Amino acid sequence: MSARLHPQPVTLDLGGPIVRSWAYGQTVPGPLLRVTAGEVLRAEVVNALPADTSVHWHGIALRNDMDGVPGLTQDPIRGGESFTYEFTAPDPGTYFYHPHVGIQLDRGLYGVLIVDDPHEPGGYDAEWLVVLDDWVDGTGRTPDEVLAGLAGSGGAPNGPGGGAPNGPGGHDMGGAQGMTATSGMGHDMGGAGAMAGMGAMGATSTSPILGGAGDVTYPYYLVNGRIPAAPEVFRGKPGQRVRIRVVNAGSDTAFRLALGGHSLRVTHSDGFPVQPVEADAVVIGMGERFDLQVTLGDGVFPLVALAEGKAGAARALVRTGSGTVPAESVRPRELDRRVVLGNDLRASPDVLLPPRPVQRSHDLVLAGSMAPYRWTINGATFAQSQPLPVRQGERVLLRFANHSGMFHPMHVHGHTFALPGGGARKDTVIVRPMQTVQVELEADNPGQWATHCHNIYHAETGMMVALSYRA
Ligand SMILES: [Cu+2]
Repeated sequence: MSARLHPQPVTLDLGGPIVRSWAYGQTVPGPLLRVTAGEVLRAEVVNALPADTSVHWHGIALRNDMDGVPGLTQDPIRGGESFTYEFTAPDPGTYFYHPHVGIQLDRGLYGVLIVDDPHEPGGYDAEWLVVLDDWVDGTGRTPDEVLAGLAGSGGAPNGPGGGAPNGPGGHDMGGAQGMTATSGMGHDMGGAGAMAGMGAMGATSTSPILGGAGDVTYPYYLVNGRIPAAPEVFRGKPGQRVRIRVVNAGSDTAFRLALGGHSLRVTHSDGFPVQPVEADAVVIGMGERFDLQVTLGDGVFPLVALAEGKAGAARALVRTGSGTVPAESVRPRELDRRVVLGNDLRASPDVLLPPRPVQRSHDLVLAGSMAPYRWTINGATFAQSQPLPVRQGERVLLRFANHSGMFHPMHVHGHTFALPGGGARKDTVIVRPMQTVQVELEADNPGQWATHCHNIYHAETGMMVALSYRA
């Protein structure tokens, strides 16, 4: 399968708001790429951005030199230059692609990659894609200005972009309540006084589910590039079974998603099958994917994805018959019933990681500070870090110990890990404040593999380390 991606500056219509941003072509999300498992995907990336870029194939256990991490696996693709990615996608599932340069993901640079299973029985009548995103670009601040505001926020409440509607001086500090309260290290805390001030201004609250929110308040939350007032409408017939592939392409926002009047059968997470579970809502961290199956009712239904711990939601509509369109403010009660996280899921028996003694374990202590704005693994930013040593063929245990008050969706490149005790196979897992999550993986894909928080502001300011081994 061959494709061409054109990262470029574009003007986008979000369903009313017109914004300038960067995207893979003229739409957000970018083009849907689809291959069969075991097939070669060849994608030429023609960089028309006024910046270096790369493409990372999130979740795919691919050859290391195609992983798209400049400085680790390739040189950046300079503006005006091209690079061709060519790799085999071994495992079926729902994936996505995005740059691994700076905070470009928080622009419109993302798209879905589906790897089809030639042997899958199917069992559904239709397939819908739901790509969730938190959006700021072109609304008065670029993501780079948001980051500059966070970086300058410690001592300067009116940092860059402070004049914009959601200037970082105020609302962006919602994450301040999430900062580290442990460790005697001076840099771990911005200071209680500063935090109190931030809390008073914060527009976000702490999610009771995740124990944190994010660091950025966004003016818009999107489903498939559209704001809630101009939602995408999915059409079907009552009684049809639909597979919904949900991707959280957001940079700083977890979403809690429900479909009014329906229960959700969770069938896959991060591409891999799970023991199916009935839920009313799912919480999806940044970088996570869920495949859901629903049996459609008769009428018009809101598909709502709350920005978890923040004010606002992304929204689409499902229409299978007559009926009035629910108000934009409708909050399906399913959102507050059986809420499932990826952490709760069990692996399907056919994808269980066979039990084996652990031969190598690494602790990854997650912490950070607001002043300076800086996130670390084992006290080091990525620039300061040493690669975590591993040997080919080892069973590796990674212990993510969150010593901060912010949740971190931790993502490992090039591998699919297993959650303990038969938990789901995943590549991205939420680690809640003060929680420790252990994952195991097979070191069967040599290379330099980025391991990082998928809050892109955390990753960019340091919360990343390399897992390193050679054949
Ligand atoms: Cu993080």
